[in-house]
Amino acid sequence: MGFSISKVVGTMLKTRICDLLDIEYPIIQGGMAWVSTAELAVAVSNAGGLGIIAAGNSSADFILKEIRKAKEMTQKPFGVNLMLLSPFIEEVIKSVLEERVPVITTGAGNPGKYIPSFKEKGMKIIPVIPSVALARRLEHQGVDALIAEGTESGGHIGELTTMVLVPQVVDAVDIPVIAAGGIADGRGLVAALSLGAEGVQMGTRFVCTTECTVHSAWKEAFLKAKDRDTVVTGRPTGHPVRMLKNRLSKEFERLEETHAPIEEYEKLGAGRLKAAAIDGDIEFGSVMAGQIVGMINEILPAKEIIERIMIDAERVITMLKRG
Ligand code: TUI
Repeated sequence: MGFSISKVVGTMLKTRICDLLDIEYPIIQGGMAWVSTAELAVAVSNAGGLGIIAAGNSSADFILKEIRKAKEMTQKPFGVNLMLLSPFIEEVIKSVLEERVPVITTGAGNPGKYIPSFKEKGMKIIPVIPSVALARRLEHQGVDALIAEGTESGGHIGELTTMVLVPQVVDAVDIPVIAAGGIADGRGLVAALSLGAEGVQMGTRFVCTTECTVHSAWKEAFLKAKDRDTVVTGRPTGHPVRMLKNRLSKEFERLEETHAPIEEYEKLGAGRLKAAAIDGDIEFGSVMAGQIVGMINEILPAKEIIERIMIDAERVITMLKRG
């Protein structure tokens, strides 16, 4: 009989999210376009969290292959993140419905009109939201839980911080809330639970895992990054994106300074995320990263990250109780 962490740790931190998603620990891996592939999602799900495959701007064919790969590699539940601005969103939704993926998360928009089709198939739907108003609306439309994502996150972000957004969303709805943005360790998990969240979603922390297939130059850039090394680009477009500071982010800053037309942002950004994630172009690629990146100092298996977080969280709670 092997050593099992669940016998030692975790029982204290069971929440409605664990029951809802049929997972052991209330930890969800963020859907990061070109980064959250089947390999990473399976590693997180097999470790007792919920792994997520990111659809990003990819075609339905690409996502189908990833879903089928994940199904071959794990018996555990996993999810697909839908990026609602994708030009392929309708065909990708058709595929996830056909495959009956257990959990759907959404980002970069309001998934309202798609909710009934997911519910009909018994799939769980958990949108990422940046505001209380959207949280309320989606609860009424029957979503299963919400991910309240603070502006500390990487990629496309809202305005409010995690500290401010999470308790207000928790007070506004009755369904479980998952906190995201600025969380990478056990202290962050306990902080999120203190705010009333019942789980956490982490993206940046899971980039530096042995199973993540992103280019090694991206992982190395994360290991080197310090606390102030991210910047928000593209605010005038209405779709602000947090990324590591580099030559590309400087070019975006120049567009803002010169009040360039929106098409210039689109031209500059086209293909830059793939260039960073696949080709390792971290100088002129879009290396999306959360503010927590300064805390990432090693590449570890996903299982080890999850176990350390659970052990640390319980230690923090015990310490707080002792005073
Ligand atoms: O979606 C993300 N993060 C992302 S998406 C992405 S790809 C992209 N690249 C460039 C521009 C835009 C997208 C990279 N990172 N996180 C979840 C998230 N969702 N953050 C913010 C939102 C959000 C924003 C507005 C969710 C709903 C929303 O609703 C507006 C409405 O229609 O009510």
